[in-house]
Amino acid sequence: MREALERTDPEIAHLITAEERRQADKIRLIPSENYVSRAVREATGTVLTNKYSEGYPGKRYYEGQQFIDPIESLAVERARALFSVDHANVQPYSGSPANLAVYLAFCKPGDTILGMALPAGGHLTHGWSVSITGKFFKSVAYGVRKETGRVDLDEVRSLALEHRPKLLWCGGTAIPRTIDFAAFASIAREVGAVLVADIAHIAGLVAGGAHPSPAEHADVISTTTHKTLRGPRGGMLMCRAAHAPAIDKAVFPGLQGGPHNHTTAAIAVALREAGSDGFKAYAHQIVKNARALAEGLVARGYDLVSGGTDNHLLLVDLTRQNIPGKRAAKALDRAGLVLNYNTVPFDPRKPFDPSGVRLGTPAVTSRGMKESEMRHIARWLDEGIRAGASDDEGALVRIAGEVRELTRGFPAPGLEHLAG
Ligand code: DSN
Repeated sequence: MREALERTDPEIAHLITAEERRQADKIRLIPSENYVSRAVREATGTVLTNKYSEGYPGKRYYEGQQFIDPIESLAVERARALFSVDHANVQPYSGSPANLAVYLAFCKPGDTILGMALPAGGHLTHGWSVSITGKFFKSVAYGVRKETGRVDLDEVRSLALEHRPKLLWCGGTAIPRTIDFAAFASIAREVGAVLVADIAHIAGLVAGGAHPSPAEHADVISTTTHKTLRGPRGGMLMCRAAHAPAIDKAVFPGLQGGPHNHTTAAIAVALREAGSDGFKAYAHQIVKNARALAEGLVARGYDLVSGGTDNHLLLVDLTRQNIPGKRAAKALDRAGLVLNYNTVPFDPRKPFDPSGVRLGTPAVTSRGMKESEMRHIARWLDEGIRAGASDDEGALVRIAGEVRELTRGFPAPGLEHLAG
């Protein structure tokens, strides 16, 4: 399969093979991860990585773009059609550079911006203090209501009226509920802010019709391409026609050099896949699976932030289980269930050792798992967390064996050769 790599660098080849085995054998529940199709992977491993193409189709600074231009144009056209937007830029290297380009397009250093606090479910690049976006801009943060775990839109509005931000961010990385894009748009309009919807986590749900679209409401939509959207690691910015020149100029030459053409091609492939009926079914199944998992955990006495989920993601507060999130996540990894420890809103613990775990269903749904498998997973999560709390390594080993049995029946996309 990888003869050249194995000959040239057996050490790296061996580690990649081991990672393939890990992805096949474990139940991957990190909500921002997925399995891309073999077609997407093939596109990323091509000679397109050899080419420089600063600029945009038809306006490049290097010759030899006969095939790169149509590849990028296809990606752009597919993004525009799939998300019903006027303009798409498919060059951002990932979500953080995409978001930084938005600041460059609309703000000057020191301008005020309003985003969701990281511990409440936002993203670093929405103005959090340790990020460049919190250092170079005057950042104001909104949170969630303590009683509901949901975004406090009254707080968003009053902060917006008080601080008059240039940018208003909605979306984030640990939001288990539907984002009310219309409500955010109304606040942005009232204060003259540019509304940026960061749909990195839910882009696949939006494309598949399993989450409302921000297209009519947001001035700019930012996304990664590798989460629920199931493409290669990359980013995109989409916007109204009026903002297109500013966005394009901010991405290149403002922030980046040459686009990663192998990634652009793989994004185009993923966008084509995302337009299929099968993808719509996958998007809806992600949500059904997350609900089933939530029900299974709630029935076993777990506290879910906001009480449940509307999308692909669950945020679990383990305070009642008397085990910190990090210890639980590490025990579950040994049991073959991979998720990440995470702060919960109003967390009294530190981010590197918080009270919760975050999990989601995109990757297991890509393997074809449905509600009945989610019931097994909820039971194993519970058993694994208890085993972690009581240092019962035997139970973790037993669960890992059962997990491996289940995963054999659900070949991971692109890793079918490792099933059975
Ligand atoms: N690292 C991503 C996530 O896991 O949500 C956000 O950038």
